[in-house]
This record gives sequence, C-alpha cells and structure tokens, in this order.
Amino acid sequence: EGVGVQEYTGVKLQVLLDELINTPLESRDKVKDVPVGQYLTSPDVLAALKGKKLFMVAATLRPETMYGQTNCYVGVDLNYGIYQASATEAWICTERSAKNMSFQGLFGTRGELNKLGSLKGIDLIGVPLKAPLAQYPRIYTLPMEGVLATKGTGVVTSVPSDSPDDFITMQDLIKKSAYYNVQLKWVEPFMPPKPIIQTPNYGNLAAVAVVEQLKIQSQKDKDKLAQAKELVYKEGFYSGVILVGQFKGKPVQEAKPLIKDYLINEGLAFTYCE
Ligand code: A2H
Repeated sequence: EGVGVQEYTGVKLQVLLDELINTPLESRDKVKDVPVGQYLTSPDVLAALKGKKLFMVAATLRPETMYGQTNCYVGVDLNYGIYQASATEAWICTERSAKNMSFQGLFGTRGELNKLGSLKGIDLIGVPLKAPLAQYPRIYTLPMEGVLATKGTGVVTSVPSDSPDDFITMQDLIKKSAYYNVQLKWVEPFMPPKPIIQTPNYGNLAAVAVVEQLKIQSQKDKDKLAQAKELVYKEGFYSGVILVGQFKGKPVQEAKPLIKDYLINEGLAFTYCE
C-alpha cells in the first residue's frame, strides 16, 4: 500500500456459541474429521469467554452492503486470535489487526492486548454466526483462498450480490464442496443472492452480472476478478440505489455513511484504520 490510510468499517458477527455448546461434539458436522467449533467450545476457551459475547470482526469498505451478507470468509491456514475487547466482549481477528485496534483505543487501555486463545482459520469453518442487517438469522463461516493476513482483520464478510470475489468463491464451494471441506447446507440455501442494490448497467445483482459477462470460472481467475471488482465497485458506489431496509430508495453514496453510523450506534460496528 502507498502512503494513504485506509478506513474500514469493522463489522461484528456474533458467534452463536450457545448453539454450538448445545450440540454435543458427536452430533456436529465435521471438518476434516474435527467437529465444527471444537476449539471454541473446549473447556479452557469457554472458561476464558465466561460472561462474554464472542464476535468475528470483518473489515469492509462497503458497510452499505451488509443487508446482503450470506456468510463470512476466513483463510484456512491463517492464524487468528481471540482478544478481549471489553469486560463483556471477545473478538476474533489476526494479531496484527488486534494490535492496531488496541492502539486505536478500541480495547480500553491503548496498546494493551489480552489474548484469550489462538486458532487457525480451519477451526472456524462451519461456525454459525449472527450478522448485523443480514436477511438470514444464521450464516456460516466458510473458507476463501485469497484472504490476506496483511489486510484488514483477516476476516471477510461475504456479499455475493455485490462482490465478484465473494460470489465466485461461493460458486467454487458448491462445485467442490468435498475438496473445500464444506457442507452444501452452509452455502446452497444462500444462493442465488438476493438483490440489495440496483444499478443502471449491471441490474440488481451486479457481481453476478459481471462475473458472467467476463466469463470468470473460479477464484483462480485473478486478473479478471480484479477487473470485475473495479467495475462493480464503481458502478455500485456512483450509480447504485439501495433496494432494502431503512434507507431503501437512497443512492449508495448517501446511504453509506448513514448505514455505517446506524451500525456504530447499535454497537455492531466500529471504524478501523490501517
Ligand atoms: B469488501 P482493499 Cl460488497 N483479504 O467488503 C482479502 N480481502 C479482504 C480482506 C483480506 N484480509 N479484508 C477485507 N477484504 C475485502 C464487501 C465488499 C468488498 C463488496 C464489494 C467489494 C469489496 C463484502 N465483501 O471490496 O484492498 C473486503 O470486501 C473490493 C474493494 O482494502 C473489503 O471490502 O481495497 C475489501 O476487500 C478491502 O479491500
């Protein structure tokens, strides 16, 4: 990155820990023979989390698209930590981003970091979440290949209607579910995506339209995906109109700060810079 500072919205997706706890290990779905959420519900972690809600925190440039969340992505081989954010909350993100957050005053005493646990992305696959503004009561944590440890929180919330990367990854996961160690029930019910933004050139599912137009086949078509991302981002930001929720009918440029403020005021998001 150059000299500029990138301002992200950190969005808090709550881990449905009680749901995991109430499902015995032997009844859970498995990821590579390991029950979903085994690490998060291990006795030591549960003891450290006592009295706290647990959130995955995703960094996004497009808070106005949160109505379209269908899942959350992590990198399976990336290292994540569970960090104490306050007396009542713990957040899952990379250590790099947790340090930045602490220095930005998001955790109370600036610069202090209280780590409650360490895990890999694969430990989070299949974990159910409650995502703010999403049109589903429960979405799932899924693997994505291009998640960078060096950007944002290492957690990406997925909006397949308006993000070509997110859409193509879901398509890959459906096509090769066994290879990616995912259950179809974590992906298929959320496809095709529901429209959340109307655009003049690419209709109301801009990411889907551009992925089809450029004939993008998989997550590995990196150059075409970069092109698609650029096209969809510009179209959505400059010409998009919100189709759902409290700010329905408003242009994206106008709705974006309003939706961000709404999420922050509800305690469901924060500003994060790097
Ligand atoms: B965006 P920039 Cl709807 N690795 O959020 C890879 N990608 C990451 C990431 C990481 N560690 N952290 C965040 N991102 C994604 C929504 C969205 C995003 C839409 C459309 C486009 C879009 C829903 N996913 O991004 O390199 C996040 O996905 C395209 C610009 O800092 C974040 O915003 O410019 C964006 O990339 C940040 O990318």
